[in-house]
Amino acid sequence: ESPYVIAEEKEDAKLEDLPPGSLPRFRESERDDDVRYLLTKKLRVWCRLRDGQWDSGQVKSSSGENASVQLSDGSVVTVPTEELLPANPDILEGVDDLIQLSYLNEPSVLHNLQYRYSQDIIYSKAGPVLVAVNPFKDVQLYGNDFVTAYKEKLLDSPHVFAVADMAYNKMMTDQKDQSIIISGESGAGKTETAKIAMLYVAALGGGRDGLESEVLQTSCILEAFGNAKTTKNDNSSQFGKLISVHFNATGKICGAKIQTFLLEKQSRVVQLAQGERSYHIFYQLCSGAPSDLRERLRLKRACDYNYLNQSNCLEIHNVDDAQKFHILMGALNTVRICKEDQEHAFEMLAAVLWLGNISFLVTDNEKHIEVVADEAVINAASLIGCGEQDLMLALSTHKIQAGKDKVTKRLTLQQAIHARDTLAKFIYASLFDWLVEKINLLLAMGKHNSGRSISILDIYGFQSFEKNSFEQFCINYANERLQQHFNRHLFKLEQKEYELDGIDWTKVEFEDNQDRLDLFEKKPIGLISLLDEESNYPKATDLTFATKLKHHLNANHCFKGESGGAFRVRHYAGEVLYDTDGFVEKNRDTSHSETIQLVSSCTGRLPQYFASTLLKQNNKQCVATRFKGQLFKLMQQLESTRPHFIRCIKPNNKHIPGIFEKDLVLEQLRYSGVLEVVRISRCGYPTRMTHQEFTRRYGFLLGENNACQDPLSMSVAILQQFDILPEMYQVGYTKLYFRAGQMDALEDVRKQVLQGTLEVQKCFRGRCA
Ligand code: AD9
Ligand code: MG
Repeated sequence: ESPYVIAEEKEDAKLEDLPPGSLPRFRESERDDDVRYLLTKKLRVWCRLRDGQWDSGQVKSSSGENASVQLSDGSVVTVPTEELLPANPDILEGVDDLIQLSYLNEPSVLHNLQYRYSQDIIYSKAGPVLVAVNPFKDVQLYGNDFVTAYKEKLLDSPHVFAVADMAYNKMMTDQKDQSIIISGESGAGKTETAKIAMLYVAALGGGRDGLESEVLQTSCILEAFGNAKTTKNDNSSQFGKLISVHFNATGKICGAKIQTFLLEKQSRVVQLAQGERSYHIFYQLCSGAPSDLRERLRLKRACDYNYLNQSNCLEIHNVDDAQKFHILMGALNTVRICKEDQEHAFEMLAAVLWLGNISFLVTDNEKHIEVVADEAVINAASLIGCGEQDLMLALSTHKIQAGKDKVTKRLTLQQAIHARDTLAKFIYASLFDWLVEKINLLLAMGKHNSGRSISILDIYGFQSFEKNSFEQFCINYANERLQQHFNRHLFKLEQKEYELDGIDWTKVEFEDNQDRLDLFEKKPIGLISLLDEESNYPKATDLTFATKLKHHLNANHCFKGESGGAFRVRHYAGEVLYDTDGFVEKNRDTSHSETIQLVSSCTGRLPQYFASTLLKQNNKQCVATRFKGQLFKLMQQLESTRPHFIRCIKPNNKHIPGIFEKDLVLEQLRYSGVLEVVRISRCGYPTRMTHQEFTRRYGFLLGENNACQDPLSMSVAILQQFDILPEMYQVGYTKLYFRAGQMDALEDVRKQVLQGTLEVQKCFRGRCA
């Protein structure tokens, strides 16, 4: 039976819990820490055991500082009362929205999510945020029947479709651009969720020209070129992306635009960790290319290429690369990338693979090298369209300035490998950018900023590993920005709305992270400025950078310099220890000038295009500053939209269904700000309605004599008539604001009275007849 019950049925179920024949008392706000009450009433509790785990139980007796509790397995334990927290009543078991819970302590929130997860209900709400727990198996929730049910409002259970539906409807009614912001850690389900949202948007905005299927097929292409198997996820995205879908006045898709955020110049192309793979496309090409293409590209098997065979991992369990290649070809055709361009792209891929097989011979005792002139050189040169000698020269020498003249010097083995790998990475990164640009040209819409677009952001979440490097530094900085956007939207704007509407809202405290952003962004004394400054000194090292940080930032309470070139940042989500090893080099991102020159001289269409874009780029900027620029542009775009938030949660690290590891989930709920949202939503007045809406819905409860009053007075009269506790609502100039859960209670009253009225009418009619 589907866990996604039709809305009507659920409302009926709630009615049973009302005391027969009487109006319900409105629930008073309960405090999470009211343990004394628990003890005297002998209520259900959460009890923290010695191992730190929470188990549910019932208080049997208490004396002084201790209570004896009967646990779920029947055993009785004696624990200090501070190890007890209140548990929710059975009627609140597995509620849709966490803020409906009477008690919002951590074990209660976790239990609610776990209870739902165990019934394959993977979606829940935390106030305005959708929480999606990765099922790690196919759940039958995305078929056409579900699309129709959400479109026609037959279903209202939390779902990605519900979020996308809200975005679409808001866009159409308010003519305001919308965004769906998806975050979570690696393997939590962001990319799948983005596709699910896109599926729904495409279903609603599909037209006669089939543009929606082109938009859907872009995922397949981007994943082939931008995703790879890692230890965390068999299909891990190595880039962040924002896909904006544009609609015309009738709500049909009229174009799309993809923006990508790449962190590093794809070191994955040349270097792999054990058990991980390079980008899917290489393996797909090697095992799926038809024989004529193989011949033209002089292609071998994946295991014959050094770039692919270094990590003892060539296949993914349950994935057929050849079949994937076939599907990819279909997608390229659907998106209308012409055969010629497809061939050019494959040539570049094969060139990268052959570059990796180029080897070097050390020729003198100063360790200078020569390139081995074998099939790898011949094939790579012919695929990128340059002479073999030119390629060999570019990979074995560099020119240095000696006085007025330039002298050619031979490279050492390490330098040559670096030059070769830089060339391979440059070609791959450029190919990816070219592909995205190509797709954008084909899906371009006529007009920008129409007020009718939905943008879906799929971006890496906060990361904290044992060793955190430059990549985590950038990712976590981006998340700090996104968190501020989240805070601003949910809390600051909300607060402003209360104030504008004349509400006395004792300000709800929430943690603002501006000081953390300042730590990163302030000029000239911020992490990024200091890193750039250091990267511009030729003699700088990671250690001089670390010392500089300590010198300038140790007074900042979000920063702490550590020994051995490490430093700590206190992020909103927790403290992260960064190791400066590699920071300066990664931030400089210098390209070997000989290889750049070589690419410029190539006759192939794509290499020429790559060289031309390189000239346009602002190469003076360091990587972190460029990333910051990209991020600012992204934030600007997001600021002009109405956001919808989805937080993906990974319930276990084994990637298997049915296992819900509480500690792991709790950590993610904290990082993603979900716990904070729940807390703040409860402190404020999350439910609101204009006086007009309210009187339209509940005005009939007053009878006829109040009907001529203005809506505000009528609202107040209704609230008084029904004896709603004053601390449960506030009356604004334009709207009523309710505490969490109050609307449900009002709805129940309405329904009861309505049913009562129907009864009366039935009787009356009966008597007349
Ligand atoms: V990463 O940061 O790109 O490494 P993501 O994008 O968060 O990561 P992804 O969407 O790729 O994770 O999901 C990981 C795997 O979880 C997928 O390959 C699926 O096997 C599985 N998954 C995620 N969401 C769903 C779902 N709604 N239904 C079924 C899912 N399986
Ligand atoms: Mg992903």
